[in-house]
Amino acid sequence: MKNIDSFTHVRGESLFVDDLMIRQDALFGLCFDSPKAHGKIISVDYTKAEALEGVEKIFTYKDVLGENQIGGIIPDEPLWAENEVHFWGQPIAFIVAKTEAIAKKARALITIKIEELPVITTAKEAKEKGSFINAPRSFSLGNTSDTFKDCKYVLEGETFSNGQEHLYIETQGCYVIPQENGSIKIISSTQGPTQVQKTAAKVLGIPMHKIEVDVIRLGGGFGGKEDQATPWAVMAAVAVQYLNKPVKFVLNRHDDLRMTGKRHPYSSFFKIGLTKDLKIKAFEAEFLQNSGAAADLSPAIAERTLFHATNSYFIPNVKTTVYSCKTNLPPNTAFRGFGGPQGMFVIESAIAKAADKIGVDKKEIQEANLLNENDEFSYGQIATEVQAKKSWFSAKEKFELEKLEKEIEDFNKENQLYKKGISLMPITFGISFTNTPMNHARALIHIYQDGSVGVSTGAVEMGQSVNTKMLQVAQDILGISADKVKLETTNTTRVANTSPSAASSTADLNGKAVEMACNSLIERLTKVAAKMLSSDEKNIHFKDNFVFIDTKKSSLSWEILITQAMLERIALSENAHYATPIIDFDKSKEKGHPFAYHVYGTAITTVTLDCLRGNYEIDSVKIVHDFGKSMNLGIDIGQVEGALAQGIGWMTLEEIAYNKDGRLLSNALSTYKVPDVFSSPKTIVTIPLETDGNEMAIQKSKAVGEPPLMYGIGAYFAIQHAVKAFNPNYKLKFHAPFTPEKVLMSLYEK
Ligand code: LUZ
Ligand code: MOS
Repeated sequence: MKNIDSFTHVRGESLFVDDLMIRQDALFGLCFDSPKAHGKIISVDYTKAEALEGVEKIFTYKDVLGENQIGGIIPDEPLWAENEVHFWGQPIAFIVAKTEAIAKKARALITIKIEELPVITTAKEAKEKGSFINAPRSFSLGNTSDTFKDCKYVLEGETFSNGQEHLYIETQGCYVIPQENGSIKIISSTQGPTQVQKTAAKVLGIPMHKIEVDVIRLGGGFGGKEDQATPWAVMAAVAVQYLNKPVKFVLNRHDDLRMTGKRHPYSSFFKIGLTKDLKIKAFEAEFLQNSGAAADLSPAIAERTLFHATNSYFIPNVKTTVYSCKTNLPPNTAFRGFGGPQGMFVIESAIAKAADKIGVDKKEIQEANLLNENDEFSYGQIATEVQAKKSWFSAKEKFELEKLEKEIEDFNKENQLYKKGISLMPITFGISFTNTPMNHARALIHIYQDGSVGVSTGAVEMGQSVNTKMLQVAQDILGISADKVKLETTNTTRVANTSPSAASSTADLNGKAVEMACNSLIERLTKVAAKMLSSDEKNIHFKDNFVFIDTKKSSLSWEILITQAMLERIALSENAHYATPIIDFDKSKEKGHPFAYHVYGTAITTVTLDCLRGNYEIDSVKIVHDFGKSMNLGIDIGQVEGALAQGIGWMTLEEIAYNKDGRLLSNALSTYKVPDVFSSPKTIVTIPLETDGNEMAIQKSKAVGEPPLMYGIGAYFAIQHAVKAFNPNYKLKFHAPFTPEKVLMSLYEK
């Protein structure tokens, strides 16, 4: 089944926040934000701005009737700055005017005096100064210090991976409408409708039931709207509470880039110990996460870095520690992979360094240490249904690795100024929110009396096609055609207390709830049908808009059944709640079984370097991926390709730059490069690994959103391989992104 949104997407008819018809009296919001990264606010002069014709009101922290607090995990982030600012772009005030143009003019008329304080932009500096978000976390397995003594090879090193801009095509935004009796409706481009509802209620000082959040779909999220869609919606809600008129607030690209957090940059240190037969016996890592000026989701992201610090390898002795370092950057936030990619880059770097020192191929070490069934992860979970080796060896075989390597070797012998490189990148990614209490979802299903069906869930459609998957589940179980099922908007009054659409888990969690609700409906309808067909209940089947008994001798249409069910006063609506079984995690011991299951896969990446210019092309990425039993291979392969491009971008081109004053320099698409059609791999092949799937996944179809992003890490090492082929003196560095500039320097390093 193709994406149910594709028809309206290609016709430009799909609705996003900015497309909504707004009320005639609607007003427009704009944020006034800090022009310095750290300092005391001495004074702000709003008088000229306020006097401008068409400006309704300028809101500040003084207008908050509830709490001026939007922090989720840790309450350390004001909605609007009070006496201090902690990052360049921090919201200070909210201008509401008759038009966007007037609001913009008014913003330019505001003057501010700030007494500047020292600015920290890097995690290393924050650590030196003892500036942290919270206490560090450590995972450990076995005993690393004793083991290093017995290792033939012990290597230490340092890595850096930079942040990444989400670049959702639709910027952050909302449209907020007053209802009666002080209730407010918020239409928001958020991955977390409940988070918006809860935070708005807290800031406005009203109960959650007075706030309804509705989400149609997002033009991309990638984690950037898990936590950071909230402040804009809350600002507009404060204005609506006061003015009793609708307020629309959609950020322009510059404001969005400047004011929102990104993927966390990480500075990391590793120590790896191997035996003479290349077994990794011990691994230590220290991760310095650049969290930015407030916690946001940083502690949870730090945790996932630890969960994925050993990637697809079994290492019997592990000690990993992560520090969430407080700096004066915008609070960094969720981004596809959620700290996992940053962790995996470090172990891959450690292996690359070891291979270089020992004088073997990186893949020899990778292959010698792949996870086996019943191996223990450092967090205590025992790996089961492991596909690490199966995906590795089937990639080698299906893509004829030896032949590929030979071609590259020959090419490199024949060519002076062009060199090719290759890498293998295995991935293992845990599926579930690492915070166990978040792993739940609900679905509300109505069968209307004409037989058509409406499905509401907590899932937010953000281009990942989760609605298509939800429709497939409902359609399968109810045995009706796709045109009879409609996916409703995601709305907090229909499905409450939702977890954000995140952690690759949205289809699993919400899909299971849809499955449960549909099964309950079928159970009731089966009784009605059995009576109508004078048959035993267990012989009743639902398929193709018909209800029939085994023999198919006798059947009735879905519509007739529903009509009869109405007459018999059978409930045609059902609400179901799903909570992932089995999982648990004890943070006091840092041990448990946090993941429902893992997703595996292996990518082979080949690149060609232009050794005169430092440019490169990704020739091909060939992947064997563990989809389980994919319920929609078209959609799932689309997810793999998109994630891969995003991962390659993070590792190669996308370079976020702040100056030492904490001002974002890469503040437009002229200075921030994302992979386009030219820089994407020339060839991408994705082959599904043949497996039985996993019962914990929806219809045994495994989560697919985040894991394939980490195939992109392979691009870094393929480029590194090619650089080394040109310049044997190049000393391996692990400093992502590997931009053409850095490649050029590496090529001519003495
Ligand atoms: N969001 C979250 C996530 O709140 N918890 C998680 O474990 C997670 N993992 C991946 C992506 N988003
Ligand atoms: Mo996320 S990184 O919002 O799944």
